[in-house]
Amino acid sequence: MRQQVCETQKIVLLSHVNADGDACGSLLGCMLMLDQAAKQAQKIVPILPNGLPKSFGWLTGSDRIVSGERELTLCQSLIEEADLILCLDLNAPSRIDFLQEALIKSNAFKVLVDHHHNPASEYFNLVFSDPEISSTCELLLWLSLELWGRDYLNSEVARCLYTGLRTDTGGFAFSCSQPSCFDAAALLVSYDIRPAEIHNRIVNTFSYNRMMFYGFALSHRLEIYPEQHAALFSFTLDDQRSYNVTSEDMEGLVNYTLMMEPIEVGALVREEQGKTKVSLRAKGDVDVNLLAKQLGGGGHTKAAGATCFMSMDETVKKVKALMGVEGQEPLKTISAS
Ligand SMILES: [Mn+2]
Repeated sequence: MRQQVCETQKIVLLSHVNADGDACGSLLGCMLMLDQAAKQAQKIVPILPNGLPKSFGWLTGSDRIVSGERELTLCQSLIEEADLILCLDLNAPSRIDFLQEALIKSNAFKVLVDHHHNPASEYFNLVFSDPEISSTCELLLWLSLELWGRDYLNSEVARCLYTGLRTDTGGFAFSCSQPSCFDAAALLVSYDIRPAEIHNRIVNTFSYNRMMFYGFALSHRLEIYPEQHAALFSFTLDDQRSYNVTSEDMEGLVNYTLMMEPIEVGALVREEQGKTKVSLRAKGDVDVNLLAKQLGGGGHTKAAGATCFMSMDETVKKVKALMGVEGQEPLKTISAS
């Protein structure tokens, strides 16, 4: 792979739709290292199918990310004409949505660096995949040490990689049972990054609207099923419009379900134009990756999701059936409406 990086002219980096901290961190961390590794006049372009979420705009190099939604033709041709494509934090071409055909068609040498289950290895020439590892950022760190030693690690790269490590483990709360996760954190912190500053940029970022929406969600849109140890949020487009919140604003809300001690599986169902999005979370023994698969999605054991091309009501019904609460009465709360 070292050779591939040095000998190719056009390198494209790709990560998944609705990029999270691990997607953005690995994409930009990788780009910043390749910038230094690139010897000749190489072109390195990071692409995200629907662009960079505003909340990660503070990462170095974020202004270089090309959005597939905004510049579709450009992205398709960049992908088709690339010599080397690195796919980060995604296990299958479908995770880049409308750009997948371009990726499949491209004759580039394709490398996958990822930690999701079931990598679609047949689409790639080289696969680095480990579902046991905390994050793609961690895997990328170990891979870069193998390739280049510490030559291209610096504080900007470390900030990107730490961001993915931090977000994919919920602040070192889950997916971090391998000691290597903390070895990676220790190494990255040695590059003079400030974990508290990164924490603030990731966590303490609510708008007032978002906070008000959380209040509404908890009071009026949360169904709790104590006997089944399950809870579910659901939001129509109108709910989202009336509080002027985006999908990004709802990121993390699903985790509130698990904050109730007896709840072991939580879901958030959100209506979008022409489709419905489902986020699933679990603690204990429940494997939500298996549930998500039945909805045509996937992810991790404790965090997974799916996009359903069904009405909101149908999706809610299906999710409830998967959680074993279909037809059950939710807990009566004080001001439910
Ligand atoms: Mn990840």
